[in-house]
Amino acid sequence: MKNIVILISGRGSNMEAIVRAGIPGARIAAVISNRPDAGGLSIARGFGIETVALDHKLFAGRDEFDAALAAEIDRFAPDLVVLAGYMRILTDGFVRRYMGRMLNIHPSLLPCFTGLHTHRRAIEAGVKVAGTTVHFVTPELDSGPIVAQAVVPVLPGDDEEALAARVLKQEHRIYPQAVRWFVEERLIVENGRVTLRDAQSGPEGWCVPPVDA
Ligand code: NHR
Ligand code: GAR
Repeated sequence: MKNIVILISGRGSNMEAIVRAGIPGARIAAVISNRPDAGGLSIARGFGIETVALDHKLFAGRDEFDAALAAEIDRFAPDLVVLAGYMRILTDGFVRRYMGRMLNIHPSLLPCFTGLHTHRRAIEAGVKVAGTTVHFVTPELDSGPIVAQAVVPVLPGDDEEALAARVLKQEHRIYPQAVRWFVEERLIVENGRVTLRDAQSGPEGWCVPPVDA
């Protein structure tokens, strides 16, 4: 059985998608938020999952906060740490501690649009496709080895909210899939690139076309 700790900052819909996926061999050991008011905490409690709220505002700086966060995480002896809408940049020391066993989902087709406000920036840039990326977390923001991506169209008249909703639907599909692959020990990272062990012929998921536009 692999223990998973999920870090959130808000709504927690990706966390919920992963919980609902019921991944064989995975146990969601805890859901931890840096924001005590995160809606996802009550969703997690509804599933009977242990939750921790660790308010970053009560700490002197990033190093102090990340040290406390690591101490909380390690109580659950995680095999995998999952960032699911977690909105605090993590210090190098923290990332090194969990390197190779920490995933993030980002709402753009990386390496385009790293950082914040990705949907607004995608619309402003006039791109015709957008999407989402699951990647291993490395110290450099949104730059770690890519595990899975999904593409959606940007439609005429889209605003940030409409595009975000279309992308989010794909996030809920590819993030549980990526976590499942990790739990199955099928993700091989070599030279900053991920391959899927025993993949069937064809892309099997990591460059997933839109299921519905
Ligand atoms: N940390 C490292 N070192 N590497 C990554 O790849 C990380 C990370 C921490 C979070 C998620 C992320 C994203 O998918 C993530 C990836 C927050 C910010 C940010 O600027 C940027 C990227 C991501 C999450 N946060 C502000 C900060 O000062 C706070 C913003 C807020 O609270 O709303 O930390 O893009
Ligand atoms: C998701 O769209 C996720 O990709 C994004 O925040 C949303 C969280 O939703 N993450 C980032 O922007 C990281 N910088 P959720 O809380 O409902 O899962």
